Order: sequence, then C-alpha cells, then structure tokens
Amino acid sequence: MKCRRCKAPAVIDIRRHNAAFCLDCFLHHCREQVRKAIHEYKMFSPEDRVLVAVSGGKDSLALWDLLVDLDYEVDGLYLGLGIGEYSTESGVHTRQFAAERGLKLHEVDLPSDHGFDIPGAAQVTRRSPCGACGLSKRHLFNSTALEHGYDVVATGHNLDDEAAVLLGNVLRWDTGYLGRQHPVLPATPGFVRKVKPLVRLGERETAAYCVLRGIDYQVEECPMAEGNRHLGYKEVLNALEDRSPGSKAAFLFGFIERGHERFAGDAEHERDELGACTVCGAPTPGDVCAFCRLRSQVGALQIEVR
Ligand code: Q46
Ligand code: ZN
Repeated sequence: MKCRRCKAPAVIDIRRHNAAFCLDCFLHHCREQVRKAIHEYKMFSPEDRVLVAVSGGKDSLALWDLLVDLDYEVDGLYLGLGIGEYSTESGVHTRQFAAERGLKLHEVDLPSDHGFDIPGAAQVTRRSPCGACGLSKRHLFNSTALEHGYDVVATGHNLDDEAAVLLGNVLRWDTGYLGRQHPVLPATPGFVRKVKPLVRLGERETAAYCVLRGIDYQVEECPMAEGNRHLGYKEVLNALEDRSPGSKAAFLFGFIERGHERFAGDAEHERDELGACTVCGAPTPGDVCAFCRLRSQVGALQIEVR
C-alpha cells in the first residue's frame, strides 16, 4: 500500500476516499479536510475568537490541535460532568493537553458550580443521562462563550456522529432538528455561532490523528452511553459503510446540500417563539429554560416552576 500523495509506504487507508496515506500526508489530509470545512461553510475567520468544547476524548483534542495548527485563535472549555472516574480522567487528559501546549482552558464543573452531576440528574428526572447531559452542555457552552466574549463555539462532532444524528432525525422525521442540523448554526439573539469543523473526518481518522500526533486522550467511553440510541444508529451506518464505502458521507453531505434548506423554515419558526428565561436570561420557549428547570428538579435551585 503506497501513499496517494507521495508514494511512500502508507500507514492508513481510507476506503471512502479510495486512498492510503503515509504519516505526513495523512496529517496533511486531516488539516485539509478541516480547512475545507471551515471555508466551505464559512465557519469563522482568523479575526474570530473561537471556544472549543473539549471533553478529553479523541475528537475534541484532535480538533483543538488542528485549529491551533491552522493558526486560529482558540481557547478550550472543559465541562466537568461528575461521572465518577470517567470525568476525573477526562479532566486530567484535557488539562495535560492544554498545559503542554500553553493553551488557555476554561473549566466549568457541574457538581461544584451548579450543584448536581449527570448520574444524579438522571436518577431524579428518571430520564436518560444523555438527555440531562446534552441540555447542560448546550446551555453551558453557550453561556460561557457569551460571558467571555467568544464569537463561536466549535465542537468535535465528526462525520460518523453527524450521520448518526441525521439518521435518528430522519427516522423520527423531526423537522425542527433537521432544520438545525448543519455544520454551522448562525448566531441569533442569545446564542453564539456553533460550528463543527470535523464534519469531513470520520472517527477512525480522528483516532488515528491523535495516535500519530502523540495526543494522549481519554480512551474509555462514557459509562452512561450504554443503550443510547445514537450508538445503535452508528452500528447500522457502519454495516452499510462496510458494504459500500462512502455511503455515510453521501447520506450526510447529500442532506446538507439538497435536504437541509427544505427544513430550515421549521427551525426558524421555533426560534421566533423564544423569550428569556426568568431565572438566567437564556433564550427559551417557556418561562424558565430547560437548564434552570433541571437545576430546580435536582434541588440545586429553589424556584417555582409551573
Ligand atoms: S458524555 Fe453525556 Fe455523552 Fe456520557 S452522559 Fe451521554 S451525552 S454518553 S457524548
Ligand atoms: Zn435559565
């Protein structure tokens, strides 16, 4: 197997691209895919201040590394979820990555800053931990970016993640979510811009990128992920990809190019109906936002919720 670019012995093959690369050319390929995504979808410019949401896993650390390498002004944000050993180790990997490179890292800790953790929230609400986790992440990434004056929040969602989310949204024909599923969500009142620069890279590529760059990431999966629907969608898509390489990318990019626009109106309609949370001021369709309601349910906030 030879490198497509320089003909040296290859270290990785990417069936979707029908290509193999040597170490240097693979790193170049990853940078090019991220550069392309940023330009193609007009994610941000060198003048923008970017906050990367880092979990300590392969995707977010690869993203931070790639953006620094491409000379963008990027700081990190780590959110402590209070998921036992998993969170402790994720924090260690993230802090170590930032310290070794002299990068600025913001930290928000759910237990000490907001009075609850994800396993506790799941127990009290009797809902899936990922529900409480996802809404806390969305809320805190946005509010922290606003508080510190960042223009953009970048997350490490890769091609596999986005294709799995799309499959879930299509299976439920959730038109509001389909209207919001795009590599760039523009800023609207109360929300900073959200971008996904890894959308052109698969998770096998981000893992290989970290290994080849010597990035020490959290290899353990979150223990709360078990039974999560998202993992099932990934398995289905992997089986399809095995049979016909490139089908995952065709599914996702076909939607972005030809499907997304048709649902954009549904997302806009939902956005127009937002007011301000009476507790924290975040945009919300009701009186109190989902994050403040969660805090009140777990007993970390005393409010009357109708
Ligand atoms: S961290 Fe949170 Fe994930 Fe764990 S609880 Fe679910 S959503 S699985 S990316
Ligand atoms: Zn609120």
